Amino acid sequence: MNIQTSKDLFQQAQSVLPGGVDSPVRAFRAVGGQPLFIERGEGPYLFDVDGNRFIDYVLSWGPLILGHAHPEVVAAVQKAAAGGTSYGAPSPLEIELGRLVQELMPNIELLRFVNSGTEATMSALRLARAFTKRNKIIKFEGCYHGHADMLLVQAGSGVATLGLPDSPGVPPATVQDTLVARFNDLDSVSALFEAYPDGIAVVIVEPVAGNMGVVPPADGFLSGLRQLTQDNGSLLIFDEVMTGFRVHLGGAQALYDVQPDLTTLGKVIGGGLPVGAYGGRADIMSMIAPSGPVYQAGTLSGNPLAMAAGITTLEVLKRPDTWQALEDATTVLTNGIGDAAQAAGISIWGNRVGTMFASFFTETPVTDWDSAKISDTDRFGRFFQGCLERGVYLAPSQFEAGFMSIAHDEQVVAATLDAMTEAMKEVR
Ligand code: KE4
Repeated sequence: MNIQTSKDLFQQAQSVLPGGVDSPVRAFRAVGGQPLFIERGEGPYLFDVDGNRFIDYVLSWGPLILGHAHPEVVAAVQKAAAGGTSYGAPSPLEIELGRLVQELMPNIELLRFVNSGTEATMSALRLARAFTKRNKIIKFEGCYHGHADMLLVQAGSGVATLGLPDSPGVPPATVQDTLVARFNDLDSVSALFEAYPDGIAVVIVEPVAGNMGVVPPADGFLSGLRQLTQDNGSLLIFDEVMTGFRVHLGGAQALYDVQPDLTTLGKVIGGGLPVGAYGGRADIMSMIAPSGPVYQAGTLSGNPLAMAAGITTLEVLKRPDTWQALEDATTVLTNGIGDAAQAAGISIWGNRVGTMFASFFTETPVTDWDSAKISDTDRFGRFFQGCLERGVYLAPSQFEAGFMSIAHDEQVVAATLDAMTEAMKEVR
């Protein structure tokens, strides 16, 4: 049998895909070595083509909160597929998933399904500009909201990981209305509102930053943004593509009790299939075609397979004790990582909110991009490789988040900590 190794496949992939991957951060450029090619996932595990098993904390960058191939999700997708993969017409499943989202995030009075987080944020910003009749947007350094042109300014995630300035191909005219403030620094936001009175349509923020590693909002930061936008006639968008159903069953807006005008979603609501969504106040959302003049469309939006996966994922997540078990497992893991670092005599700064977490190789508290970017990324790379050699698969970048799933039981977390304890010693 022609067994092809990850190495063989990565070589072949170079002649098909730019950099051999379909998303930059997957290429391991920041941590060295070559990416693993995955054959299958099961529960907390990934299995590569070389027969190795890894405990997975990337979980497809957040969506797989039930773990890989959850039986109920697989069954729901199989059932849906037996009725066809896409209708290009409304189906009851869209209402069912929409109602689930509204139940968990009551602030969302109307929503529109799209196919990615990028589509969700791009569409929400167009809508905010139309509603306010203003052009300028404020984002935050180190926050990533997908790869729409106007947002590729001092972004996080892969842009930060690869140290890219801002992407070529984005015309200056496209980003001239994109203003950048500092996360957790309300004065930097006030200054922009003073500089552009009546000019700012919207502030978009990751309520818990997850694309510079994990950085929680400082006390009062989110409520401060809410007040500043209200005082200046601007809208507030919470980009909960990552934090939605991750930091709390009702997202960051429930955890911090701050209500944005619009919310963008993705990842978990698709259960691993391509789904994004944007939604919020009905008076704003009703401007979206065909109920209003703001155009946005999508061939596969609301397709039955993705809806079925999302419905099942949220239904399972809602079950009693499920969320608490996730929180408890994350607490054991993140406490254990701190103990492993201490035992090795290494200073790390750990941030964790709900079921997402990050360990920064730095001695200083990480509260924004400036304090995140001084982390020792080389040491992180060596820690990443040490964990990989011991069967633990972390996000291949210091500026990404780790995620927990319901499949990571006590034994899996204990095995993870054993591996991390050894890997920490190696990077002393
Ligand atoms: P997608 O277009 O990748 O579905 O979503 C974009 C997006 C929007 N908003 C937030 C807060 C996000 O975190 C993301 C995507 N996250 C990255 C991981 N940090 C996706 C992984 C990747 O780009 O390969």
